[in-house]
Amino acid sequence: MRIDVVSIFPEYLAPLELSLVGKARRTGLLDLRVHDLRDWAHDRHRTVDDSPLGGGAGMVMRPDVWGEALDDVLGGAQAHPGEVELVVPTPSGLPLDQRTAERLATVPHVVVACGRYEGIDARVAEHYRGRGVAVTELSLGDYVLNGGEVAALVLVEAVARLLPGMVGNPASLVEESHGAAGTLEYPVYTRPPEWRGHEVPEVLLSGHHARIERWRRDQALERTARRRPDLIERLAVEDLDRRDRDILAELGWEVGDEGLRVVSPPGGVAD
Ligand code: JD8
Repeated sequence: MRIDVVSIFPEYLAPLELSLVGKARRTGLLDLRVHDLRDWAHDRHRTVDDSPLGGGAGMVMRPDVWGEALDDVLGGAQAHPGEVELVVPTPSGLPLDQRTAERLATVPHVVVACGRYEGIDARVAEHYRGRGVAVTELSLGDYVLNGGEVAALVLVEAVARLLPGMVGNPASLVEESHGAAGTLEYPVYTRPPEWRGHEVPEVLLSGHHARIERWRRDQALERTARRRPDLIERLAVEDLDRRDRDILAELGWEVGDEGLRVVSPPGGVAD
């Protein structure tokens, strides 16, 4: 997979030389290229911004500079729809989630345009959409950052770790939060079995794999019901076994043919 990131702060992406993503780059699993947008600004001050038309605070990033940069980085992409996707982080974008990361991990070439200032002139996304390039405006979450670089870091890690050959045991991807199970993950423990008076749940020391698996599923359901009831609503009823339904009923959920609905919200605050 190839990912290009364009930014006026390319050094912001330096952490992507570390850890799993760094290894993926060195092993050729991931072809990650980081570009300085100013390389496509030709005036003496390498200007990439200008004042907002219609007035207002701050500055807006110029379409002409972005156009030159993306033409180069996208290459003849317009000619290969589906082969490339332009991702533009913005607080007004669609929320980035695991499903989106999984979809982008199947796209051969992703280009991430990191804005700064008040954002990028809106005609840039419009221009490439009009030329058959899939353009996705994504948001990390409902808070305001100063630019798109943090989102680019998150996106590259979330996508790269899904590439075949990246994680040692692909099965672990299923159980984790937001994985195929659709629940948050269960609490995890390691040695020592007693720490500062805190004991590890007995079942985990039992060696009884079926009971351990059941305990973990129960924990995942309880934690999800307390912290993310919105995820419980999205669970597929057909994936719930008898015990799942009993646990959810105890947690105030009713399992109907058309799905799950909360009948009595669990008391107490989220842990
Ligand atoms: C891209 C410029 C700053 C945003 C004026 C502050 C994502 N979840 C998210 N929050 N913020 C961003 C984000 C912020 C950005 C840019 C993404 C480019 N800014 C602007 C509008 C208000 N300044 C984001 N993903």
